[in-house]
Amino acid sequence: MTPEQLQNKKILLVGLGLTGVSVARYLQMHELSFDVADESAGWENANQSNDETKPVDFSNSVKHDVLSVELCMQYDVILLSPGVPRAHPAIAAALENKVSVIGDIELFASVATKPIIAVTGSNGKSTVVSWVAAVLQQAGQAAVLCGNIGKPALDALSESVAMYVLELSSYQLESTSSLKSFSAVVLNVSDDHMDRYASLAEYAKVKRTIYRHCIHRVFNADDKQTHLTAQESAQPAYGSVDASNDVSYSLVENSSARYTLKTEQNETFLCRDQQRVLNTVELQLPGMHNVANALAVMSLLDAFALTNQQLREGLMSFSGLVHRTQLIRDANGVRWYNDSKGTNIDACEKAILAMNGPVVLIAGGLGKGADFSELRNTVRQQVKALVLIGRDAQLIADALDGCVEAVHFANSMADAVHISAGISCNGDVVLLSPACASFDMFKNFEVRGEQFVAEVERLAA
Ligand code: UMA
Repeated sequence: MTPEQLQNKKILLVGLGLTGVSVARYLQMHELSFDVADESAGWENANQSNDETKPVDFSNSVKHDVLSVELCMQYDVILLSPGVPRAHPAIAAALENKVSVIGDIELFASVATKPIIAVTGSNGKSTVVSWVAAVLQQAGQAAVLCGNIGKPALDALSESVAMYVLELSSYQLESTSSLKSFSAVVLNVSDDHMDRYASLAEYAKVKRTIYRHCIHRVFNADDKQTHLTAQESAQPAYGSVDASNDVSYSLVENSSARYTLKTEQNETFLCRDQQRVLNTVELQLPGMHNVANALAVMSLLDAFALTNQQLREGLMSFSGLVHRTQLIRDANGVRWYNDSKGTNIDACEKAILAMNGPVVLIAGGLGKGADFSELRNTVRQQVKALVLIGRDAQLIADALDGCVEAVHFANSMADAVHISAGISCNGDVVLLSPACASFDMFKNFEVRGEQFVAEVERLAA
């Protein structure tokens, strides 16, 4: 929906976090008036801006701190923040009443004039978007990162941008229908946000909407849940796409995917059409999940005219993101890794498998309805002790009962680090990969990771 289409519409902006404030700023820039609703009175903090963004003036907006059916029925358009479920009774009633309920990405899609590389998935999306942007930037292209990674897409709009590298959550995709990306991928689908979706199948279906109208669809050949069903492909939004532009990747050697692996004399190479591009040992990021991420990056960039050298250099020089299996200390034979971004089971499992040595695992927090028994095999094989924190600590202990020699409970991050230091020895890895959201104990996963790093550094002092 363009600014012109929003003219003369009664607009309600719901949620005043990062997204809501960016939407308010955008509306104000286009001289569109709006009211706001936030159930925790978010506008009290909403006037904050950073160096790059203009502050927002809410003085002409009516502010509501109750999101009621009556309220939502009064508007033509609801601009919904991703964290507010469409199943919220007031939003559901508005939808029923044919009120237009869209998100910031829908607004962004209607005005962005440069190519968009869009990435979703349960895990790895922040790493992949950052990696894609890094390769492009190193090759001299003005690629800009935005979306779920923490920079609202509307704040990234600029004439000087050559392309947008957009991280999308399923929450954002739910309220987006006309995004036309240049290339897009669903990296993987595994249990996450099961408190918001009725089933994994429903969650996967939302993720796959990223492929609507996309020019170069990238598929993970190893994860069937990322593939469109016949029924979906028959829909006009997917059917309009030329399938001959599709690109796929796979960790399975000799597969028919364009981007895959080949092992020769104990060395494994990332290949394009079976031609070597890079040795896996040249990647700085640990674990096979990061090899898959690298293949996804190569696939997303398939249609860009990068030379082999540019691709190689970009892939090799990327050293990863903070809070994602980040090595923070190696002392007395114990390596400490911060994977605070490991907010679900799949991410936690991949982080454990990427570790080289027995693992003391710090996990716990808000489990979002996940089934932690899925971790039993991996924990049995590689974890020597569990140090559990947060609301669902006991739930995790029960689900992993009998898989591990020692289970400890900690009531703070300082306590967890202290316990881990006491039980780890030469050759061990201490890994913070909580498999849970952080909000019961911390503001967000970044703060959780920062506290972990600070406590580990204190050990060294
Ligand atoms: N609110 C309500 N009612 C509700 C829920 C929230 O009024 O039922 C209000 C809150 O009081 C708050 C505001 O809505 O003031 C928060 O909105 P929000 O939850 O949509 O969060 P934003 O600050 O706008 O941040 C969002 C993404 N967060 C979520 O989707 C939960 C950020 O992703 C993203 O970086 C940002 O937009 C910019 O695009 C974070 C995230 O946790 C990293 N994402 C989830 C994930 O990756 O798993 C999906």
